[in-house]
Amino acid sequence: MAVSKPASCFGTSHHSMVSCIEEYITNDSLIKVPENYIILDQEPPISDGTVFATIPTIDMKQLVLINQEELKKLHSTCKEWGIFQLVNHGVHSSLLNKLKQEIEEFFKLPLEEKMRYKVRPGDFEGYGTVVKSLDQKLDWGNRFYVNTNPINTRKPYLFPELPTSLRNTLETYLLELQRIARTLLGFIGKLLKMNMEEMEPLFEDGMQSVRITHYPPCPKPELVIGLRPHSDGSGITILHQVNGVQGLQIKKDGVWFPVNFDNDAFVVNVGDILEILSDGIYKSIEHRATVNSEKERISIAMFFMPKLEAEIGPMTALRDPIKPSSPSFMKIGMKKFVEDFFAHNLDGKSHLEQMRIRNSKENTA
Ligand SMILES: O=C(O)CCC(=O)C(=O)O
Repeated sequence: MAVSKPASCFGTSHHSMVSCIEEYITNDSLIKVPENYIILDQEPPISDGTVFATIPTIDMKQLVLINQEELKKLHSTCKEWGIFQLVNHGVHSSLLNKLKQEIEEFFKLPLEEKMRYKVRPGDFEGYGTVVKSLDQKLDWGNRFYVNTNPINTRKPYLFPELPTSLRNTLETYLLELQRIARTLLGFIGKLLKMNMEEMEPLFEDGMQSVRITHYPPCPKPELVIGLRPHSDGSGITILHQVNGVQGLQIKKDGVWFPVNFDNDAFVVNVGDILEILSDGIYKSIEHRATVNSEKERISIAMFFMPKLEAEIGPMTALRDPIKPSSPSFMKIGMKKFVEDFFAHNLDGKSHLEQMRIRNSKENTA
């Protein structure tokens, strides 16, 4: 990727440090991987890159037609996999092409221009990765993370200041994805036999955020990670692999698998909040993004969550009063959930694990 002369992404105080890999890349090339990007103790994937996990496919059209087989498949997939590819999602290819073009343009902007959106001290929204300590290992990616809903939570210097064309395209795309997320959550609520009067208000004008990541090629991809292992702090996440380059890996039954999926499909995954609401019946999936030595990769992940004022915990209808281990998770306000999530670096499912009830005395429900 062509990048103008490198600018320092780093602020002056410890709390304002933000990094992005592009500051190390000049004239389209980087020969040596910087030390703070090298991670030697990564768990390897099961295969040598030639074997891929085939994640289940769910057909949105069939769900909407209330095809019972498809609904059953959605239920078993969320229980056993926590991830699927969604086909016939109804988002037009012309919109996806436009989105691709706009996002590529954005990442081609000079670094100085993107730094207008730099993550500010104490915040987690904006361009770049927050560096919390000097010895922190960094991800091989340039990313932009922003809250987009509720509208009044948009920071004036972020989403509203994006190039007009990108902003308009994103706005349309995100509305479409919100529609899909709500529809899927509606089916999921019913499949789980949740009390919809309890569940639906949580997501009314729910939080929506988006992470757009550009992973440049890396001369030694096996030494770095594009995005470290994590599960999402969302209800559900919808991922689109913008330029069709693969790189997603999932941890299934303790083993890492590369995932290949159809370019026209979205990848939907169960997030930690859905695992909590379902009292562990559905499982969020741990995943990571890898990079390669030849091609840049771009992804856009849309996270859909309950509103900030909501309190989340296992839905009452799902708790089994005679099961001693039920509920499995404590209740927590969304505001605290989000603050805690962003206070730490991504680290597998550790954030969710902190919410697990270890003995009946901790049960605050
Ligand atoms: O780039 C990808 O494939 C994964 C992105 C992701 O997991 C995220 O943004 O949370």
